[in-house]
Amino acid sequence: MGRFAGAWLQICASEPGLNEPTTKMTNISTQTELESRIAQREAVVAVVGLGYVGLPLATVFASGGFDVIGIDTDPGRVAAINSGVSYIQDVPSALLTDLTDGDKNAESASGNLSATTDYAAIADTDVVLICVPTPLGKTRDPDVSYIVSAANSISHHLHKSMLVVLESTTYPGSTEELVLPHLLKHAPENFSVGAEFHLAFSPERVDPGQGKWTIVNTPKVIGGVTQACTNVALALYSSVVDKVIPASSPKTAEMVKLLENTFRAANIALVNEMAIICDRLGVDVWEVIDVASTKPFGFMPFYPGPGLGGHCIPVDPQYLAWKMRTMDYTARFIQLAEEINFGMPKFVVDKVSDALNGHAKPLKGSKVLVLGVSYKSDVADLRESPALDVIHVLTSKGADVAFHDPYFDHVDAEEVSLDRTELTAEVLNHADCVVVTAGHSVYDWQWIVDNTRLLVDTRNATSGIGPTDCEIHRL
Ligand code: SAJ
Repeated sequence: MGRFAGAWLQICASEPGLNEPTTKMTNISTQTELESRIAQREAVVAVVGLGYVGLPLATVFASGGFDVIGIDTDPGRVAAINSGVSYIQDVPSALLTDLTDGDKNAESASGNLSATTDYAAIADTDVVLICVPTPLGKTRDPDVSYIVSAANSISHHLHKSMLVVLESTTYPGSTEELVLPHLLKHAPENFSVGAEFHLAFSPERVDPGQGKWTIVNTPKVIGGVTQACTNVALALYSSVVDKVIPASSPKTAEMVKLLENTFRAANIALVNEMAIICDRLGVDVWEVIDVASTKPFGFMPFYPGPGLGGHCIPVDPQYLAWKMRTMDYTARFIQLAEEINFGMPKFVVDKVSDALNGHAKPLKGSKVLVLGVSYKSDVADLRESPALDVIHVLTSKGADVAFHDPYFDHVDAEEVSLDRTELTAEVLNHADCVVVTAGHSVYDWQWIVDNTRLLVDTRNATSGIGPTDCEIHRL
């Protein structure tokens, strides 16, 4: 249905004498108009923020038949997308090339994807999905400046029958207390949410680096400010994802996401503490977890590691903790989990120091090779990586540190700046100790241990190797 037909519905709806109050009919016509444009794939979708959430999401909507306009403040990202070059591990360049190829034939099932730095493009769209970063500031309080900036920019171009969805993980209440007022700041007169435009929260659920769960097959939670908002957002997402899950409000949907990620942070902290306890008991924590995992109900394995990385799990629970502090409540589980998880890099360095000590070698002056600096195995992402903390602490204690990671040729770990070393048998042999902080599957672990004298494995990456002379210490 074209925009004119929708407008006709609106004129009828406001016709005096109808037995429905005009406002209600306007809501319905606005909702109906947008839903029909979605159904016809005539709705144009804008995605603001083209990072590890926004770019995959943009490709899903374009592949689903929508014309998509990606908006990002980084001209490099915009140029890369428009020239079909992907910078996100889970988005193939071939897909971008196909979606950004302007002259698709009429039968093409996909829509066209293009990118721009100009928010004015929003004026020609029907849906805006906000996927901007929500980091922590220097004091580890929420930094919502990206959300506020996006909402302000969008508000200049907000028009009738639009749907705005916040996908960025944030504290409960953000959509209604933060996004809504900024959207209305420059909106036309008499613009109300649920009537002239719609607003919802729908958390991203992306697990970088694994292929099984995608945007399409992962259930999508949606909480609208009004029922009409929820309905429109359900109509939008159900056109591209297999399952949509309505929540009763944006705040509920915001809290769902924070429970999901706090659940992970707390359970990772629990198992990290179990690693510390098993270390003192002289018990293999990896065997304990594997054997406990035979329990067919009421148990879910998590695994110890060098700390908590990525830009979600270490960060999102702090948004909830901050919100609770403003309500005079201390979220103790979140606090304790942060304390344990952030203490792991030092625990790892203590293990390295003890291992060297067993060979009468002080940590100071010892050659330590760190293998795998990504925040987790098989991803190319350094954000909040605990490996950088391990490198920083090792260096601060006088160790002579080198690193290798197939995904990075350089790292900056606070004051430490390192170029990648080549990974050769000689380099391994030359190291007084090798520390595994990301268990990338591309590594030949048998070859590594066969050429290493002393190794500290924080990821159980060497669990599958055969007999070796290498002395291996695991968390
Ligand atoms: N980690 C452990 N032990 C574990 C699991 C993870 O030490 O048993 C560490 C990882 O090495 C990593 C950190 O925790 O440093 C976070 O890993 P993660 O896989 O929990 O988190 P992300 O950021 O890679 O992806 C997560 C999603 N992952 C999973 O659900 C498995 C999910 O938590 C969120 O949907 C997503 O971030 C997000 O964007 O919020």
